[in-house]
Amino acid sequence: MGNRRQNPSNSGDPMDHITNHPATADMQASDAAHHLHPFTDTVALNEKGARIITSGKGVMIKDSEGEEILDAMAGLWCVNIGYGRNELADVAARQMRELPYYNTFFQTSHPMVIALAEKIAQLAPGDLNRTFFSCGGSDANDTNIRLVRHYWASLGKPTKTHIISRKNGYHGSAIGSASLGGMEAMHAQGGLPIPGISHIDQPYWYAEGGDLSPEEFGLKAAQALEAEIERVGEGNVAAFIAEPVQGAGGVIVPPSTYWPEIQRICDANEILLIADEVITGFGRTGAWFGSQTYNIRPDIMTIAKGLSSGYQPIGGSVISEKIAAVFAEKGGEFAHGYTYSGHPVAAAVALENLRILEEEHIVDTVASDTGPYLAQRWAELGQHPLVGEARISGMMAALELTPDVSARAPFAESGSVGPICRDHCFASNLIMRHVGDKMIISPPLVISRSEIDTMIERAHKALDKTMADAKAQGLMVAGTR
Ligand code: PXG
Repeated sequence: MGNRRQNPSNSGDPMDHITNHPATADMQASDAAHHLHPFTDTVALNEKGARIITSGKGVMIKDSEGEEILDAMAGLWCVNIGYGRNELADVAARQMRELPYYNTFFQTSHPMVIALAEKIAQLAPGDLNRTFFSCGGSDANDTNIRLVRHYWASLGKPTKTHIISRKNGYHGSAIGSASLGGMEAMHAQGGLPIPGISHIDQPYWYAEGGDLSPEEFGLKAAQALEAEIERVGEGNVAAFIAEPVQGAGGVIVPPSTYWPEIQRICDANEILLIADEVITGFGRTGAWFGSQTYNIRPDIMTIAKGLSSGYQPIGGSVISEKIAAVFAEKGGEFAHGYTYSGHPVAAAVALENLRILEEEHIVDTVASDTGPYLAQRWAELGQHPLVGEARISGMMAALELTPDVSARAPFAESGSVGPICRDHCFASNLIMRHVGDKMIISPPLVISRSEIDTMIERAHKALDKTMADAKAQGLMVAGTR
């Protein structure tokens, strides 16, 4: 392919795209030869070649063949303000000219990181007033492991190191954060989890609630935390970490009884509560943070994704006054940091993203208008004969595909039907993900009512086709959990 020079637009019009990409087949061949993809089976990918995305505007992305696709996943749960906002490009360019890089180590700072940290403190609930910056969610959660251990050691309690998290939680892909996560397939590669982390059951009523009501099951799932603290010993436990709503695990919306009981247990025990808001932060659940939607009072919040709407890689750990005070009073260095902690360009872009979210009332619109509308339309998909449950929190939602609605049954061949549905969505220019046999969405928060209608219509047709295929292939057979 040689070295091609891109021909970027300078008109300022986001639709005036780079047009001289190589041919799709050439890019696919080069991609197959030189690019190792995350969370991808290379053999399966190379059989058909990657779909190459070249541009985006609003909720739509375009591929190298000129197809326009409705991105109901907002990239990877992150493009909250939608694609193609010139304001973010402009502040990035301005900041690169002014100060492309400086670090925040060794007693230095810069205007953008100062302004961003202050803005996050203003938006974050309670007394979460101080941010340690990272490049994304994985490294922010690795920071959290070191942070909570350093906190307790600073208080003269060095044995409090153990962290409790949940099966099927997702906290990232670095060794520490993948260990916090409860993904079996990830643990199976490379001998995870690292020591000092244990996992309790998730509040997944649909699959694991049995004959209990959701409320009874929510209490039971939360009480597993109390039992685990007792087993490990409160004197050894540093923190509990969880996503307000599990995202990558399949949009698992906890029963209403779950978080109040978790909060009670954390309050009754001397452990820190970490809310991983990488997906649920910045409007996803219809409030600025999932902690507000679910009435959680975390000591630390992990943030990333929607902080910059994915326009720049940036994340962080937002800590409470209680934790900050220990570092402020005890002194001593926190021997931890990333070259790009608080990167000025990423900080400037994040700040502009937050300005847009706020000034355009995007979170309020999700709460009062488009969120309730999506909930109503999503519930209609829940009536489809292939769907056992439709659940939603703000702008993140899941459908449980099943061969037997009344029994909440899994497919005998687990994970066989979700990919069929995903492929039908893809073929009709809708990006909807599957997690096993769950279909999930997390669209840009700026999605309009008419775009929601288009999304639901395409999803409905994909469900019809999936059901026909599943019947034809003999997959409509109930299995056991
Ligand atoms: N915490 C949560 C709750 C996440 O969802 C991370 C941490 C890690 O963030 P970074 O920025 O390091 O990726 C995430 C990321 C999926 C999928 O398949 C989800 C994520 C990332 C990649 C894929 O749903 N979430």
